Amino acid sequence: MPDSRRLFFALPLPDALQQAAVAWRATAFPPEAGRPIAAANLHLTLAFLGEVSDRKAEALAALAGNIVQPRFTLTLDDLGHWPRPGVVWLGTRRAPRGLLQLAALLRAQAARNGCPQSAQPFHPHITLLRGAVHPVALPPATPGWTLEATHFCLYESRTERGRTRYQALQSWPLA
Ligand code: 2AM
Repeated sequence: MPDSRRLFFALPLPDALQQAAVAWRATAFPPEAGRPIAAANLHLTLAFLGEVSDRKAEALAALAGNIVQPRFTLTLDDLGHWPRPGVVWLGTRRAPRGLLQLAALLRAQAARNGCPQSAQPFHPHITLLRGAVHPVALPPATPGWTLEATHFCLYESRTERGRTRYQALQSWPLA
């Protein structure tokens, strides 16, 4: 048994928002735009940890459990396409301070504990499509959903028989 797992901290999306997003996506993008992410896998990553030993994961989870941050509301009013990684995403034009603080804390704790963080600035997003390497016509607007962030989770990414599944291992409330 390997003692390391591919982990990341993220904000979960409520089931209703996951369902609404995939229903809208089906009308907003043609099938050739990219590979749709399964509804249950839609999330907003706060800090990517990579392959992490169980020991390191326990230490990072303990640190996450000490975080006291206020809950916040996020308006999902932005859309974009990054052709290099082939990602079409849903995001926000104005990231709330609470979101930026939470991500900064988790990323700093990860970096101090042997999980190097990307030098790219944090750009909060929910990946909707992968494999989107050709130009994509983006719809002019999103439905403008709001996401009430009341907790964050540690997720494990597992790929079995070609299918990736993100499983929440632990969850912590925001104040
Ligand atoms: P993405 O959706 O933009 O690809 C699980 O893979 C989650 O971790 C996804 O949200 C993914 O972001 C993110 N992720 C994967 N590799 C990453 C990396 N090297 N740096 C930052 N985030 C990463």
